[in-house]
Order: sequence, then C-alpha cells, then structure tokens
Amino acid sequence: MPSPPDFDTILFDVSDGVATITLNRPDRLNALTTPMSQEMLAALKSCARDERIRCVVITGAGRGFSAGQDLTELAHVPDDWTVGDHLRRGYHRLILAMHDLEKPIIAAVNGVAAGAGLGVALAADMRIASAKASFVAAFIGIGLAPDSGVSWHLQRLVGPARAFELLTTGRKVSAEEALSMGLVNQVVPADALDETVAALARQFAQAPTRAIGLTKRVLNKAATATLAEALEYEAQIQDIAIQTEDHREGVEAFLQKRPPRFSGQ
Ligand code: LHQ
Repeated sequence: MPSPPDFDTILFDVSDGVATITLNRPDRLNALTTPMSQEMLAALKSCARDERIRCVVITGAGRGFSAGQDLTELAHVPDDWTVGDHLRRGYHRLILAMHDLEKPIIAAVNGVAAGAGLGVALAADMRIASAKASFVAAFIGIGLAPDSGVSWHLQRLVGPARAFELLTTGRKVSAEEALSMGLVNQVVPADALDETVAALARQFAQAPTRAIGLTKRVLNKAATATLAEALEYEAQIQDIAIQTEDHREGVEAFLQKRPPRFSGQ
C-alpha cells in the first residue's frame, strides 16, 4: 500500500482506521485553491484504496472550516479560463469522490463553512458542528448561483423553501439554527468537537464497513428512484451484503450472545 503523499495545503493523518483530512490554510479560513482540491481528491483516493481506513474525517485548521473558493486565485486566471471547466476539473471530482466513497465521511465543522466550503461539508455523510461553526451560502454575495453540489445537497437536507432562502439571501446560519433545520447532526461546545468526532469515528472504524458503503449506495440510488426501483435496488444490494464476513460475524456474535468483532470485510 503506498504511503500517503506529501501535501502542502492539507494535513493527512491515518490512525486506528480513521483518516483525518485537515484543510490547512488557516490564515485564509482554509479557502480552497486548485492545489488544495487536487490534494483533497488524492487523499480521498488513498482512503478508497486503503482497506485499513474505515472512516474519514474532514475538518479545518484554525478558526474556519472553509471559506470556499479562494477569491484571490480567480484574479490570476489565464485568458481561456472558464468557471465551468474550473468546476468540472476540481470541485466536481472532489464532491463526487466524497459521494461515491463507500466509507463514512464525517465533517467536523469547526468554524465557518462558506460557498464551496459549504459544498464540502454538505457532501459529507454526517456533520458534527462546533457551537462556533456557521454556514453561509456565499455564492449570492459575489453574484453567483450555487455550485459544488450545494443546489443538490442543501435542498435535500433543509427542503426547497429554506434552500432558496439561504441561497438567495446569503444569510449566515449559526450552528444552533443549522441543527434545528437538519443541516447538521449535532452541535457540541467548541472544546468538545475533537473528542466527540473521535468517538464517532472510532465507532465507525469498528463497524461493518462494507454494509456502511452499501448503505451509502442505496441511499444515493433512492434519492432519485421510484419506490419500486428503490425496493429492487435494496434487494440487489442485500444480496451483496449477506455474503460479507461482517454479516456472518454479526449473526454468529448475536447467537453466541457476545459483542461482534467486525473486520470491515
Ligand atoms: C478569503 C476568503 C476567500 C480568499 C476569507 N478567498 N480569502 C467556485 C468556482 C469559481 C468561482 C467562484 O466560486 C466558486 C464557489 C465558491 O466558493 S463561491 C464563494 C466564495 N467564498 C466567499 O465568497 C466567501 C468570502 N468570505 C467571506 O464572506 C468571509 O470571509 C466569511 C463569512 C467566510 C468569514 O468572515 P470573517 O469571519 O469575518 O473572516 P474575514 O472575512 O475577516 O476573513 C479572514 C481572512 O480570510 C481575510 O484575510 P485578511 O488578510 O483580511 O485577514 C479574508 O480576506 C480571507 N478570506 N474568505 N474565499
């Protein structure tokens, strides 16, 4: 297994089955540059390849989670640059890699998540927020429509009316309000964020990883399927899940009245 590459704009740490990707441009509130989204994608590919990794945590260094696209980068683009290609080559690959990764991804939202930074937080499977976190659909503030999957994820999480409001007003949402609208799973005091996320990540790292990956697959399919299609897909996926070692172990442990020891296989 190749060791994780050296990164300049993110930190990548793997321990006890948990990979932590830390966006690491704290003086810019972890605003996203092209190298940074490439490095995040490379880190996620490592997470997909490495069977020892059974949970991924994404967080930000310093007081921000991510302020979205680094706006200074846009001041120095070549003449033939288009935003569509910038999105297709960068953010689309990143957001789809998160969506398609068959392992749980937790966003530990330590501070502000804005624009494409909000897109990254929303593409995670769960969001645990510090009480100091906030959420800003910053696109409208610079005269843009949503990108980075925010149009897709936000309305699924908070419903179309709230999504419209947040996207068109650019209003900053506090962690508590985010919790009340279903944008985050949990809010904890700032000094309890690391510990809370570590406990959840540990739980995932000892869970039946294949079944979690397959759960992501059925949820993704169900998001755009009819009920009949979703039922059929569930049946096909269960045919796969029932053949895993962790299914056998789960049943055996239940019958032997002992806790299961899931290997992730
Ligand atoms: C930043 C940024 C930033 C650079 C703070 N860039 N430096 C994709 C593709 C192509 C086109 C465009 O869009 C996209 C998707 C997007 O992400 S669009 C949205 C882009 N993001 C924004 O418009 C957010 C801009 N930032 C803000 O509105 C505020 O900074 C927020 C609300 C995030 C945080 O406010 P504060 O907590 O008051 O912090 P601050 O504004 O003082 O920022 C701290 C520093 O970080 C500051 O630098 P300085 O040298 O003055 O200390 C900011 O300039 C810098 N910074 N965001 N996106």
